[in-house]
Amino acid sequence: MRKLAAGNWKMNGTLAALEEIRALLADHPAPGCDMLICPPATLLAPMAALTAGSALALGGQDCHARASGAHTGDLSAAMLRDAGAAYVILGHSERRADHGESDADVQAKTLAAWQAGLIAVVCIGETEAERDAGKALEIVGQQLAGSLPEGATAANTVLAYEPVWAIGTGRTPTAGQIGEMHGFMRQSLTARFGATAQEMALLYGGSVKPSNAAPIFAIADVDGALVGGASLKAADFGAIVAAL
Ligand code: G2H
Repeated sequence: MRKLAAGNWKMNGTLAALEEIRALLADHPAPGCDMLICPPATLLAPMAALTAGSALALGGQDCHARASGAHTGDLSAAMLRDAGAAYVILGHSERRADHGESDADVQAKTLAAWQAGLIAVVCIGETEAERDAGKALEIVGQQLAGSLPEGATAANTVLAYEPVWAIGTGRTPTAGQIGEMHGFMRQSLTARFGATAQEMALLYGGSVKPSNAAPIFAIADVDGALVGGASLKAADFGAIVAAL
């Protein structure tokens, strides 16, 4: 399976940030892994113009579950696709927390993404309180079951395990904790979706940076990373790409 280094720019970046993309492509014209940046939607079209024909794929950070209609401020999956996206992040814990998104919402959005021809990057992960209560596997199992529609395949879906307590905090789980969760995810996905789950990319996300990327990528069933803060600078993201 080809590994995936994915960057989530969150609510960061204006046109000036295109310089980072120019630098990234200059340094990594033919990376040994798939490379994805999910900028704010305002940057998709200019970034698509800059990256046409390159090794860098683009994605959105959310989409609406409906194809069109009276939903002020929202974007459909087809609009993201039209602006140059091939992927869309769904169910990020910041969307779940800031916008009250449920597993059912994420499932509906995933279907909408597939319908528009986008690959869904579905995020799941437990809070610190849930892990402390010994419920991490149970919670992630519930999120996996509730957030993924029938029909998930390695071609239309990527999973990102992002423990909420590791996001933007500088804290990362131990290799044992990541390995246990990724193994559990592979097993659960295989039980539900069959052989295609063996080829589904399972990303780890949460405070990935150049200094910890290589040991995280060495863990079984870790097929790449969803990177937030460290994806904003070409040098940092490039170092993570090179470690994969
Ligand atoms: C987790 C991650 C990217 P960061 O949200 O999705 O962010 O790498 O800044 O912890």
